[in-house]
Amino acid sequence: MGDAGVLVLGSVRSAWAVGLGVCVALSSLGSACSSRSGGDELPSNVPPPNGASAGAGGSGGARIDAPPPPPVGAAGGEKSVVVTVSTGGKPVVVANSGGSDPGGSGAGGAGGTSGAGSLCQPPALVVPGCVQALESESLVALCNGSDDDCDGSVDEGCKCDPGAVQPCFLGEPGRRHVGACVDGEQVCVRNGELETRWGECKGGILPKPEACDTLDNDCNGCVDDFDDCKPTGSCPGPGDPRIPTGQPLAPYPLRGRDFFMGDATGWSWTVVGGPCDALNASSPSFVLTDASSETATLTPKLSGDYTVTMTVTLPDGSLFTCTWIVHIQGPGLRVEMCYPESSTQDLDLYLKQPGKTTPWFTGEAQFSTSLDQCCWANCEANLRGGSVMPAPMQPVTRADWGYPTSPLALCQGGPQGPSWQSVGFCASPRLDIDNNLQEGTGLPENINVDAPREGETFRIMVANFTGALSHPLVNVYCDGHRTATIGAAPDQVPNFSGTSGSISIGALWRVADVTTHVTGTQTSCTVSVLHAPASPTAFDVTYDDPRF
Ligand SMILES: [Ca+2]
Ligand SMILES: [Ca+2]
Ligand SMILES: [Ca+2]
Ligand SMILES: [Ca+2]
Repeated sequence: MGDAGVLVLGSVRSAWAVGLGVCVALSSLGSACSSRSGGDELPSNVPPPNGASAGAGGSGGARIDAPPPPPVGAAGGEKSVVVTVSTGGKPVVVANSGGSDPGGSGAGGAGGTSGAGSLCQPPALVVPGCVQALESESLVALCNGSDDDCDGSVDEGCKCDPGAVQPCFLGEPGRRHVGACVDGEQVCVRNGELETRWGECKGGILPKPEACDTLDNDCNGCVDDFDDCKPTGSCPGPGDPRIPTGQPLAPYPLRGRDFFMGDATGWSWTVVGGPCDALNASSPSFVLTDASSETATLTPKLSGDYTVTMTVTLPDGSLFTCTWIVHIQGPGLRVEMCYPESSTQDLDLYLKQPGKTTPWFTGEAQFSTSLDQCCWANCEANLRGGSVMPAPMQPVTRADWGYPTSPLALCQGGPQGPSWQSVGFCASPRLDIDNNLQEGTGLPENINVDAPREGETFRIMVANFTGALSHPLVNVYCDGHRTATIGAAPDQVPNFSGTSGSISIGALWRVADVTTHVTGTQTSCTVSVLHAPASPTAFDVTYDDPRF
């Protein structure tokens, strides 16, 4: 059995906080928070980072790849911030309201007048919160998913467990969980043989130039904080009841009239998916229909975050745009496997029944699959008795690990939906998307346990059936939260090729053990990535060896 390195829990996600301070619920008053004019730029007293532009772009979504440094010494206004470093070493962020020097640093504070007379004053107006530039955020115990020193990198220098996923925010830390801002996610990767580091923070919604849309786009605590904003529409932010959580394989309506009531001459919807879509853009993990209509429909195949953008064309040709995150949250444990070669090759996902440690195969080929696991043979809507050796046409019973069956809504929207409807329920465990090049190609493959019990441990395995070199990635979701991503670049599984599973066992990758923690109806997980017996870091890949 492989050596296991323990990953982090995925149960606790930062709460989606609504804006800290909302100056005016709607800007129908005509004037809003600060008195700066225009809605197309970041606060003028926050200088752009060296050599970089701070958040350019239009309504389609500006991204601040390199957030501004702390405006030490900048001409003050209500947003001035002074950073001091105490002798204890932990940086301290000090808000400088009203232009007075907080003392000690000799920096900041002078001359600001923009706060005068505005409707939004500190403390409603949040400070950026950047600390002094740090060599490593770990030195000051700031391994927290925030880019505390605003150098464009989250938790640099912090140790982590390869494969672990954490929420992260690439904007100024003071803007995190404020207004429209939503965390993205980052995956822990190897950095050489012995080191680890957090990878790029992807997804989420960063501060954008303020727009007139009833949302605090720049996440400074103030909605529509510029002059003469009379919103024609209302964009949703985190926690907005108009953007409820969705379910995998269930149609999710995107109703434009929930967000824009005025005259429109055109509608346009775009959706960006998660890590499997980044791997295989030609076969998205979702279907978007009526993308040029007032109401579109998103049908996601996978759990996780989908970024939705709605663009309305007004009669005068101007555009009204909203971008938000739709969380797709399948219940219990969901294991997804995707790979860039999925249109031409067949890999198979396996999940061993908790408590079992038997070999994955009982004979010389992958057709001789053990049945104390959930896989193509015994876990799909249609059971494939005729394909299982050694007795062709032997009856195969459905994988039954004692869980209750699940409502049809959890699986009938998938490629095997009609078959599940004939079954009458969604099984659990269940393999509901099978990429086998015949019934499905270019698809992710996933196995679900909708209602696992407390303290169960499931082993995940990927078998290379066609045999040619491929690069699978496995995501583990618990209650819809991505807990681990294993096999993503730069930590791809090497040499995952071998003889075809039709004539031999071929290449098997024992991915991880997932242990569930169940409280009431909530499930979280601990994921232990598996390693080869002789190596603390290598993936546990074997060739023609069926061992557990
Ligand atoms: Ca940083
Ligand atoms: Ca940090
Ligand atoms: Ca704002
Ligand atoms: Ca706004």
